[in-house]
Amino acid sequence: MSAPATVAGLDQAPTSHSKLLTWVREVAELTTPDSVVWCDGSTGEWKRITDELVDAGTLVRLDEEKRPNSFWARTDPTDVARVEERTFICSVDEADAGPTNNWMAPAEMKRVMTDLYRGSMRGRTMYVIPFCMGPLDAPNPMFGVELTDSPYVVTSMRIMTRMGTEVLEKMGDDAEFVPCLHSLGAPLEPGAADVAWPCNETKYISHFPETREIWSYGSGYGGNSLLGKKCYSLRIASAMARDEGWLAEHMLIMKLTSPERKTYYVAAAFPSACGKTNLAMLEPTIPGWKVETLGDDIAWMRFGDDGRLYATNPEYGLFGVAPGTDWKTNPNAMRTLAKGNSVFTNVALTDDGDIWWEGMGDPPGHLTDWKGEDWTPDSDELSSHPNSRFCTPINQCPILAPEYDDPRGVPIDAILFGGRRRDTIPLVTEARDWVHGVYLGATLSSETTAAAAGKVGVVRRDPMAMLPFIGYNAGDYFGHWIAMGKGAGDGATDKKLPKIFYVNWFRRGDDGRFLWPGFGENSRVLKWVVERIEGRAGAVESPVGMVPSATALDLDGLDLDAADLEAVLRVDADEWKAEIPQVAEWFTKFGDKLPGVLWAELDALKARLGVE
Ligand code: SAT
Ligand code: MN
Repeated sequence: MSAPATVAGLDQAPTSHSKLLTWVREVAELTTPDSVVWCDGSTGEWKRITDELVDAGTLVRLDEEKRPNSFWARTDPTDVARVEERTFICSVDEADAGPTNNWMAPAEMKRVMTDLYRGSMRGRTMYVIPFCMGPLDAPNPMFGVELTDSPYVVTSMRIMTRMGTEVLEKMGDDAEFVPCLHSLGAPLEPGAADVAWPCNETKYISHFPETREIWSYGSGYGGNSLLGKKCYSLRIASAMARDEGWLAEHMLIMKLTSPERKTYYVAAAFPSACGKTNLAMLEPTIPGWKVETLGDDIAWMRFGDDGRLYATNPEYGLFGVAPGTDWKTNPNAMRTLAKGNSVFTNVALTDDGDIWWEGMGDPPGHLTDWKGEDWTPDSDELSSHPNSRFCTPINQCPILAPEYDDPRGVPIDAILFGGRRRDTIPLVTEARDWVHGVYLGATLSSETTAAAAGKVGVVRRDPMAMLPFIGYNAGDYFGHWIAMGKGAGDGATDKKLPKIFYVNWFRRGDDGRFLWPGFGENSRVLKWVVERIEGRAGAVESPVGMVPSATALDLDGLDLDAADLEAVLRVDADEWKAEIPQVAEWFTKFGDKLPGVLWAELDALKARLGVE
């Protein structure tokens, strides 16, 4: 079958990868774009596409002095976050999607979406984006190719991934890749005027874990459209990781150097919009400690030959929540952004061509808000959407650890799990062992945020902060975590597992105030974590795990009320008893997929709390 001669660029493919060529041709025939562009990732291409986006009104170029080579974007007001209700895991067997995912049979989903894709790129350009998650010189580079009719996606993928000619060349004629198909679902009729943010009310974010494919339709927003990120690096990669014995996790990666110049690597999982970017770039308030960043959102972890768990960051950029980011909370993010080359989405625009968002000092007298309307400090509405984002190259981060680009990754010493909870969960708890740590991760709970469409502030279980990202049955996922720890310490393998901790920066007092100052002061908790690894910090046994003893946290120079300290560290038996039925209900969902050792952990907790 040959493509219509009208699809310009289809035959100018700079590759002879026959599987890729066939797929591109098939998609072009189905979606009927006006032209096909093979992205090379060059600065010339960036310039051309950003110029086009400025002409189309999707981007506004920011002031060159203040924000070099940076842009302001506003989405359609209905297309501002991940759509979990519209996200599907299309495994062959419904049981493999499990009780936490939406499911549709792959053939059925493909039928529905093929109908939607038919002609969906009419009047637009289809871009072919070859990309690689993780370093290109990895022994087994993790390739993907995204086909999209959104030039905004092309610019964002250029920041977030290694992409373009280099990748295509490395793929050669036959490398495996994850095909990622994305369409805005907004065909343009001849002569019709375009809108600044095309999208469709109907949305599907579909994953086919067995065939390792991603099909996305109707949304231009980050997590729904930058398919290398959540869709590939978490949902599809988690299924690969299960099959191949590694972990794909929603974790930042950081390097800590102690005053004695010893280095430690920490991976930490928090739900979206709970401060991963801030923690990854933290400026310690305690003397002599240093933090360097390796990643702020995703970690892939594999055991090395020495038995340690090595993490790499598959991404190449940061896609951080903007509001609340400022010189006080995250100076390193501000320095990263000051270097330019960034796209800001759904923040406010100042009259002199800069950006502003809530939390960034005093507001100017006038702004254009994220909806494109006039805004003044007495407006009732927020100037920036709570899930507004900056997208910026990670190599602009002034505290980037050079190892971030090492395909071998870094050996993880500690894993932190954390959520946003106003009560119950102490500032920091150390798991007794790996299985107890997996229990803490599996029962992690957090108040919902604006990162996903839906109600904000509702407590839900968010296991390992992966609830929206586990690409298979979460019961099997817990089993995989348990299996990853097997053999450690019993002489059967040389595995040396990281210690696991559970943290909560968000506990509040009866008056609603945050009890712990957070941000740079979290270095005090990290210090305790390191000293626990070194075996020199004090801890006391509580029913829920080991917590710092009264004097074990370094609180030097911190103005913290004794009552607040007690309250933020407290293990309140009544609050924990109230969690038990919720955890039991949560575990029951997984039927016999739930590893028995996790039920045993719950029973042991009940016994320690004196619950029948
Ligand atoms: O939009 S993303 O899904 O990439 C950000 C997030 O929710 O973590
Ligand atoms: Mn995230």
